[in-house]
Amino acid sequence: MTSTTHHPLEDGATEHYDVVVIGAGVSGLYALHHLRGMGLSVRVYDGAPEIGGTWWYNRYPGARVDGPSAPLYCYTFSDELVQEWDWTETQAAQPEVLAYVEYVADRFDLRRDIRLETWVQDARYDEATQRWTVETSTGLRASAQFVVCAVGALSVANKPDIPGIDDFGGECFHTGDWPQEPVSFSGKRVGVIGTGSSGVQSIPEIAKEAAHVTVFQRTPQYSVPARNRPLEPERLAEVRKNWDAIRAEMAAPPQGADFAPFPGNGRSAFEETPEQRHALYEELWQEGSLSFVAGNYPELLMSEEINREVSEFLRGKIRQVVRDPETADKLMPDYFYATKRPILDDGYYETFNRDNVTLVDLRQDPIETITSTGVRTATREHALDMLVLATGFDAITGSMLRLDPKGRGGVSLKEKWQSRFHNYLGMTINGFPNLFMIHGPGTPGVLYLMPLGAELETDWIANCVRYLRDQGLGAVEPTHDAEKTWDREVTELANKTLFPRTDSWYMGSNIPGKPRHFSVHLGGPGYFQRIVEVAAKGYEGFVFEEEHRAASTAG
Ligand code: NA7
Repeated sequence: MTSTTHHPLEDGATEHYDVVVIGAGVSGLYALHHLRGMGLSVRVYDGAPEIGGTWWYNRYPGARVDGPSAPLYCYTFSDELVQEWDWTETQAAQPEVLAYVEYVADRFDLRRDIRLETWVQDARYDEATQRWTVETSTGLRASAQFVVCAVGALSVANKPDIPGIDDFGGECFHTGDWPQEPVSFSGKRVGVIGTGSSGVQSIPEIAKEAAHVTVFQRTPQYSVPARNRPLEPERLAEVRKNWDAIRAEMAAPPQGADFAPFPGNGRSAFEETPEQRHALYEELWQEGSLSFVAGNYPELLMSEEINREVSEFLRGKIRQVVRDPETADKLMPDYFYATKRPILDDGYYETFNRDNVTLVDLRQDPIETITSTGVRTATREHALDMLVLATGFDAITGSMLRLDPKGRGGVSLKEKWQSRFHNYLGMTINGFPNLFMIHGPGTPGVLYLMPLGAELETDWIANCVRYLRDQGLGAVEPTHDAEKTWDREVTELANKTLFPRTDSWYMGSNIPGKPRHFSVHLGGPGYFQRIVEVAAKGYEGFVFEEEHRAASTAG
């Protein structure tokens, strides 16, 4: 049991709200807009000096949306917004996404209810008052009936546990916590550890400027050309004209399938010849972007045979690009394609043809230690002026565990989630009444359109809050059994696929000691249909508590 000691504020003042939202990223901003629009008093806290969440932190060179920004990676709740915001590229770069988020905050007058540079350091549920108390880094204390955790699925940077990492004497930056000031690579020897999306996006950009780049690769990756380009005004006009239909399609449940992390092309790989399949792979590769996955056969993630064929196709593309056969060999991925997050690039493999880029295969030549002047691997010393850690995140659950709310009886989330991330619908947790998560474990989260997913989850949360208020109820939480059922559903969907066969951050296996289980719901849009059904059945799997009269003063 965790201590329930409170740290009283000097002035003892507590602010009262209906809802505290933690996080002012894409999800938190929509939650504020929507819940405030229902007449609730809402306060948002965020530790960063500016809004934007993941898009504020991840400003490394080359960072951009890894799918179409318009019409897919954008808010859908306001038709006016769709008409007003002119996306300039098919896959917007980080500065443009951040500018968009800032525009939204101003357009809907959100900033007045947001407190920045304010970390929530403690969040505790009080069973007597049925309210949460949050304590912040600025000394502010707030009480709220509901807490919405919009803390991000890719927010807690994973600093690798490499010996000597704190001894490095040069500049050292994590892609997920990139400096706000411009970073110059000019004339520098730069080492990049990690070849996930962040490494693959940043390495070509860094190599254009640096004296030398050494890439430290643990797992070779498949990557497909992003083929980002300026967004033609005609295309934007078309999106705007057909917006209602496009939005409906984005949220449409799959036809007759419960498994739909990617829409698929509606054709069966087994009903086509190898030549037809190869023609499709080539067509999709030429198209680039996430189309390579989204437009592929539905069997891509279900069938070893089809996945192997696609993987071999992509390995062939690497061989065609990389001139030095030894380097090409080191770059050959050997896991099932797309069971790690699919990566898009702009000249990643071509970068290894440059004279100023060296690839170190850590499987053959592991890092022994980081020294004050560079990285020492088993075979040699790599002298460096700068180290870029593109080593990813404690994804999906890390930010909730960093927050570590304390529920009934003072039990902390860390205690609850020691061996498995039990929750219901990915949004609620037994023992933590009136607390909601957006993009939590067990939602489609990182495998869906994240802004739209955040809207749909928030809408569900808002309806649940409305229900509670309308019925004069004080608290809601899922049952233990509902959590077990949900866990089984998420796991069974995953077990139909190749995902659990690969070490990935979807599986939690990138973080030493983290429970290894797949924590993304693979239902795609079907998930949203599912949660609406739960509500329609009188919130099946939830228990509600009458309002304790003594608690009804605040708000
Ligand atoms: P990822 O996808 O988790 O990639 C992290 C990379 O760092 C990956 O290549 C890892 O190798 C590597 N890594 C992690 N720890 C180490 C250590 N200790 N030594 C060597 N290499 C290491 O994170 P990203 O930031 O690239 O992408 C995250 C998401 O953000 C992305 O999918 C987009 O949605 C946006 P591994 O593969 O684990 O062997």
